Amino acid sequence: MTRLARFILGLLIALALLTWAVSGVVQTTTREWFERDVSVHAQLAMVSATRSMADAWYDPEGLQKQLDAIDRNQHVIGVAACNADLTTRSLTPDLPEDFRCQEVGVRVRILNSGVGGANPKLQPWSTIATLPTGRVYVAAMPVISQGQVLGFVILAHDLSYIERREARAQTFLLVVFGILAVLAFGVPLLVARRVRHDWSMEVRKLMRKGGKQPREFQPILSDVRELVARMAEEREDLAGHWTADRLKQVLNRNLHGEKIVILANREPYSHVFAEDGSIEVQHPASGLVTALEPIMRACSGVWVAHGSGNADRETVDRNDHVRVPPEEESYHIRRVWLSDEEQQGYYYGFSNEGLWPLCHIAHARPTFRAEDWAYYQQVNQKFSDAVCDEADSEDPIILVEDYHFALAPAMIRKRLPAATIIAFWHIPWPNAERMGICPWHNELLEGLLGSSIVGFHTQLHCNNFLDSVDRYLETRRDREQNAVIMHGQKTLVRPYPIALEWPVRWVDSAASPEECRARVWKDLGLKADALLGIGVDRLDYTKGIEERLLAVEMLLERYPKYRGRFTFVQLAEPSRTKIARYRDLNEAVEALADRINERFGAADYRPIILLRSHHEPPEVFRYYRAADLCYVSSLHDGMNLVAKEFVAARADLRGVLILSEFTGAAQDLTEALIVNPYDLVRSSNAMAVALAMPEEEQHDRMRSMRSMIGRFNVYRWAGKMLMDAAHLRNHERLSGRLTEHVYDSSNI
Ligand code: ADQ
Repeated sequence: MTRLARFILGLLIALALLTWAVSGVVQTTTREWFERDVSVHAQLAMVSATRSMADAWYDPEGLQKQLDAIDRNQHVIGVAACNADLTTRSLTPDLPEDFRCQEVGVRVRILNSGVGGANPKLQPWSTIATLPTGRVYVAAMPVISQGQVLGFVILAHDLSYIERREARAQTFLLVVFGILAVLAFGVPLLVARRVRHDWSMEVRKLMRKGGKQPREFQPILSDVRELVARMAEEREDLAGHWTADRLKQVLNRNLHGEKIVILANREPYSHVFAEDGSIEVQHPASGLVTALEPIMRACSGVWVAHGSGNADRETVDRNDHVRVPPEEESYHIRRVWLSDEEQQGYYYGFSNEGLWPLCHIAHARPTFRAEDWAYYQQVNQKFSDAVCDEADSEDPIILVEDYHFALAPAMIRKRLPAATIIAFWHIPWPNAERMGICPWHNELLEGLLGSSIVGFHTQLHCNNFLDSVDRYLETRRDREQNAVIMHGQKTLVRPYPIALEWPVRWVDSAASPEECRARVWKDLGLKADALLGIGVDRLDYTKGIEERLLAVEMLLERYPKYRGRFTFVQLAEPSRTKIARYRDLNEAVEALADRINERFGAADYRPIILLRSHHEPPEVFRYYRAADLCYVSSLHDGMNLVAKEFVAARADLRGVLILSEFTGAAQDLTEALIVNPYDLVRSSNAMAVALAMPEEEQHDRMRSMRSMIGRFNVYRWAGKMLMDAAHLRNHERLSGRLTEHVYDSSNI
């Protein structure tokens, strides 16, 4: 039932009750008036009748005539003249039997001791009785002549006409009340509806018109926009389970199925030549790809990326497009080619020797070279042009991913002023002071402020970004919305903690944990009673791999019972090996593993197993499912999806996650054993606690973390971000920035 229908029903019930109460009071009052009227009239009539009757008392014919004359009154039912001894002297035929001389005389004892005496004490008498025919007023009055009581007269008066009058009065009352109610409630209601209709038409007109709105409407319009945004958000309600389908629906509803363009340096699928010369598809080890690829499969569109596979050129069409994923082909990759110099300057140089160490507190000194900066600008322009070429409207939705493309948002905005650009920074944003180390910090900030939204994993990184903007640029801050306004362009700054698809497809297709364990035990040559820890990373100094291995050493040192039994396997994909710091790390990790193996190893036992190669996701998940613990020891990490993957893989609720407090994931996965990876004693304690943890506790912790990553999955992450973008687009349409033909007022 609608709210209006409920209101009207309530109104009618209230009216009915009111009418019922009023008509009850009116009925009692009017009945009393009428009956009193009738009795007064009857008694007056009888007083005059008894006088003339006394004269005709002994003349039967004359007496009958008088009775008939009285009976002719339309309200008189009957009349009788009775002797003092209660016998009938004369009567009219319709007088009811219950009110004839005997019955009335006896019931009222009208004749008392004074009858026939000289001092009659007879009093007039009356009553109201209910007969089957209706109510009747009956009165009796003595007939006295010269002081002698001759007898008495009975008069029966019909009162049923009073009831008829009452019914008529009640109907009249109801009609009057009905009309009043309609006038009192209906008219204002109609007027209010009309006013609301006119007002909302006016607002819609204003919204459609775009451009400058009259000043008096501006406060209202801004309230309306906020309300629309809030209502849309409530309607989409982020609660409940998010799936690929739900994300698709949200996109269709809010963004009218517009194509999404993703710009990321890394491509989700690369083609490489195998040893036999055939072409293989590879899934790169990248958190960004892990998170965004399911979004692209759900939403379709185009992913613009660097074509980095050595067989990439062989697999594209003449527009440099390749349809992926291999069996589904739901979206396509647009490959952009980079020269060696470009890759060296933009990727290895500025991005990974400059920005990466700048943004991570991991004790690597950032290096900024002017020539790298020049390549960074050039490549950002190249990718921005490719994005604009791929856009199929003037206002596409463009997701710009990560620190490789800080300049791209402003470059794209220049060519497509109406685009909705969401820049997501997958790594931490340093504090303002540290940001100042980069000689081109202003340009980076200005580039990012070309976006409609800039997203980070945590609120802390948002705050750092806003502080940097405040410190280095002339902008206006909208503190209520957490937005920055620069040259009239508003950029929202929001935390969107990234997540995994749910369910994770590699888990769905994985073997049972027992089978995985058996296979891994066999591959690693472990003893039956062995205990296994796992680490999965790109070989990057921010991931704290050295600290992790040192913590394993400390565990074996402090808990001798685990020597010969506990093995830690590190899946380490070599990464950015053209950079000296990464090559050093590679060697340092290898040397450390060797040292620990020498110290605690035996002929049939290696405490550290280092697998330095690329592993496809099914293999990574096999290891997750086989392990007793997973240690994520990042020194600084935007989020860290390995931690979430380990939890996702453990449908059997077994295994313990040890997680560095310096990851964004530590804010989501609070049931992990949270450690400071620099604190080797505590970290090794955590491993000992994990290895001895009762199964029930493992289940409780896993269950809670799994429920969290199931609910807050990557579809919700993208949904929230795209819904924010949709609200923003609406807002921009309302303020006339976008073209009218795409305007849809259904959200109002
Ligand atoms: P990354 O630094 O790449 O991501 P992370 O989030 O840990 O880090 O994701 C790594 C991904 O690569 C995982 O899916 C993992 O399975 C895979 N992987 C790692 N090592 C592998 C190996 N040896 N073989 C195969 N696969 C491997 C950046 C930020 C993170 C942020 C993500 C997403 O640094 O903080 O979580 O983006 O925003």
